[in-house]
Amino acid sequence: MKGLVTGLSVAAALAMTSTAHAAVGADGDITGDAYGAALAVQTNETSFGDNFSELNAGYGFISGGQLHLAITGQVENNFNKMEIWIDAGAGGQSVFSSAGNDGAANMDGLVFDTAFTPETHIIVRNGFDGGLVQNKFDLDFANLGTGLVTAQQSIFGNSLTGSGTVAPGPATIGSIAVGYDNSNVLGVGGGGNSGVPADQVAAAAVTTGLELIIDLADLGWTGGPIRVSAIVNNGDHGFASNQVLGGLPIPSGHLAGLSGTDLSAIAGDQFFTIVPEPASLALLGLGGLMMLRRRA
Ligand SMILES: [Ca+2]
Ligand SMILES: [Ca+2]
Ligand SMILES: [Ca+2]
Ligand SMILES: [Ca+2]
Repeated sequence: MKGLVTGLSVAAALAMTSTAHAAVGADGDITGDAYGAALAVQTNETSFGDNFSELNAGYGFISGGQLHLAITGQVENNFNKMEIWIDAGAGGQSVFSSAGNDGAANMDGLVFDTAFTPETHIIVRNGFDGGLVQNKFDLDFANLGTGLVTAQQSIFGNSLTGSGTVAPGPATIGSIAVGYDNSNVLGVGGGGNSGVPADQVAAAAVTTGLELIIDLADLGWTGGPIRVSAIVNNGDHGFASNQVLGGLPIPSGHLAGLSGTDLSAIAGDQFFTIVPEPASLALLGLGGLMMLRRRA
């Protein structure tokens, strides 16, 4: 590490540091952000439609008191759901029991991996709303401990994609930054329900999808790693695809009803883990560079 840093000019190191720690807007694209390598890459081609509902890879980092989370790919604009659970500390659920919002109770009874005990459930959905006569993109944030829900509809106005925020609500104190870009046309293919092995190089190459920035305080973070699980489900939360991160074993078709699913009995972790940046690396941003200057 020392050799790497001293080998760089201070200007170059400063530029790298400001990139890594700058406030990153949630624009639905990981390009230029500090995510680094994928933390989970899709294993199966999608059973729900190529470039309609696919989860290519999961990314995340913790900075400035916030979780930055990105899931590349998309969820079909027919109000299919992207289900996201976040385990940010001790306690939480081993078996899902919903806050009752958006019909999520159809998944009650879902058994999580043993090492995964979420406190938070997020639902993302988008489509054309006939009542409002407009496109919309919605997000629900449920605190599974209190049963409170912060929900925001039409986050991007009359658009399926864009950047916006979920205003603070019953389950949150801070606002949640949201970006969604559904322009991906590559990534995994559409192998259907037979469970075709995904091209993981192609999956890891996708840069667009859902991006969220959430205050750690709203996740009940207790200082350790944050674990995230994501699944594409149908419109009433009653019939899930094979698009799960971390991925399902190959070959896997639809998970179907999540209320009868036991992820702990399915091989591998159906979650991925975001490890906080060591304090020594964060300090390098200022203190370390000042030391370098003095040495020079
Ligand atoms: Ca971004
Ligand atoms: Ca937990
Ligand atoms: Ca694709
Ligand atoms: Ca498992």
